[in-house]
Amino acid sequence: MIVELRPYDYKIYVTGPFQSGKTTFIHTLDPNTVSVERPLSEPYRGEMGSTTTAFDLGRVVWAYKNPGATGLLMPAKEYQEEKDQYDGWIIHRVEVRGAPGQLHFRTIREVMMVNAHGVLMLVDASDPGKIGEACAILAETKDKLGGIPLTVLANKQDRQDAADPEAVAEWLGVEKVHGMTGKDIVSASDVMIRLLLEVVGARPRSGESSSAQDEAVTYTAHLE
Ligand SMILES: Nc1nc2c(ncn2[C@@H]2O[C@H](COP(=O)(O)OP(=O)(O)OP(=O)(O)O)[C@@H](O)[C@H]2O)c(=O)[nH]1
Ligand SMILES: [Mg+2]
Repeated sequence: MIVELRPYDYKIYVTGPFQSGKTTFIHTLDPNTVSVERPLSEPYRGEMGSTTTAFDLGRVVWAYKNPGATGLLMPAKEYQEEKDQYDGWIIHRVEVRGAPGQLHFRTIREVMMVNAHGVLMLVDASDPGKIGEACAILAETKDKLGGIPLTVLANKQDRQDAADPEAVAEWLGVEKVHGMTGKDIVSASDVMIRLLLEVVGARPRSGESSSAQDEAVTYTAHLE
């Protein structure tokens, strides 16, 4: 019998405009993230960084003792090395999939978002010039992924010139925006765990069938 396996229980899609901090955020959560990018051809807002041309692929593990608890988020490699410490904990393998922010990469974004269980949409709170693009990306994401949990983030809150989440919510015309500093592990983990709690709450409870859930259980069973 051929059993189709996938290496995660949940997939979180990370989107947002050019240079909003997606790649940085995913590397904060998982230093072993694989990223396909190229150097910027000219500085953007004084920074000569790089830009994603295909995807970021990070893997983290969310571990908790009791349902509803916030628990811990750690890079998958770290979990693998310290697995014995988590005997009896509830473990979820999470794929964190980042997309390119440049608008012309829409087709790649559409491929990267397939099978996502939740979405994080990052906006650089210090870059109001990108709000038009943020609105376009938010609209395309809701169009394809409407119905799954989506959190909008006012990123780069460590910057003095960052607008607060309420102002970013107004710019975008959305009800709720959370603040984040994607460079900071505490802030990045907090945001991811909040979304995962929502994702798990949105999933069918045991007894109600879901092919995705069944697949996840099958995979876990094979690992142990
Ligand atoms: N101050 C501050 N800068 C950040 C933060 N996160 C990212 N940056 C900076 O923002 C710039 C863009 O970061 P990336 O992570 O490459 O942004 P991206 O959204 O992946 O960009 P694209 O792939 O081009 O869409 C870099 O210069 C980062 O150092 C943050 O939390 N705080
Ligand atoms: Mg990137």
